[in-house]
Amino acid sequence: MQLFHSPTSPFVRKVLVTAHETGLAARIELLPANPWDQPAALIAINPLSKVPALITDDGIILYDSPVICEYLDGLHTGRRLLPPQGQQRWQVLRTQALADGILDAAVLRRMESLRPAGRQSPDWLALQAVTVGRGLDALEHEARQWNADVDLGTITAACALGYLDFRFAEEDWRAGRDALRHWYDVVRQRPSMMATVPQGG
Ligand SMILES: N[C@@H](CCC(=O)N[C@@H](CS)C(=O)NCC(=O)O)C(=O)O
Repeated sequence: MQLFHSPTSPFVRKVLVTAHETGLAARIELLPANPWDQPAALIAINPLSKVPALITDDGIILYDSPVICEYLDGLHTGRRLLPPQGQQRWQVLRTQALADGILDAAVLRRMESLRPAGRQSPDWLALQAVTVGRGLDALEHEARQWNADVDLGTITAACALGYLDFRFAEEDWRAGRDALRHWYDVVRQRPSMMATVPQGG
């Protein structure tokens, strides 16, 4: 399998953590791409020019990260990271959507902050920050029920918290969110998380 990836993308990290947790990491060849440059090779398989995007061994093209992670979860024989049915499945999918939404807002905020100072919108930056904060409060509520086993929802949450530490280290997401803080202190030490720490600028 080939994965278009950027070493700083939290959505790519989510796919890689899933690959490690399912024992599939060695089967994935990484194809570096900067999606913001709109590279032709990436656009040829994902017209949205976003990473992650996967080419399977059968030549099937898959995006975005929820689709790729579900695909990988179907390739192994261990405990499912996305329960196949029942109430638990919907809870995992909702947690994934919540953490993906936090990431969407955090990435938008990051990209806006990279524009020339005079062209940034303070209102837009503030709106994204508020969205991230509300999402984290919801995750804090959910984290009170989480245990040491990861699933696709909590993997996404871990990658979202890792991204905030990476890009917004000066802001203390842990303040007032003890359940999330304690849970993340454990999950960040999993081999899958340690092997995928974001690198670079
Ligand atoms: N919903 C997508 C989001 C992927 C995404 O936003 N990736 C960013 C990198 S972190 C990207 O490629 N952005 C390029 C662009 O928006 O042009 C997923 O879950 O894979």
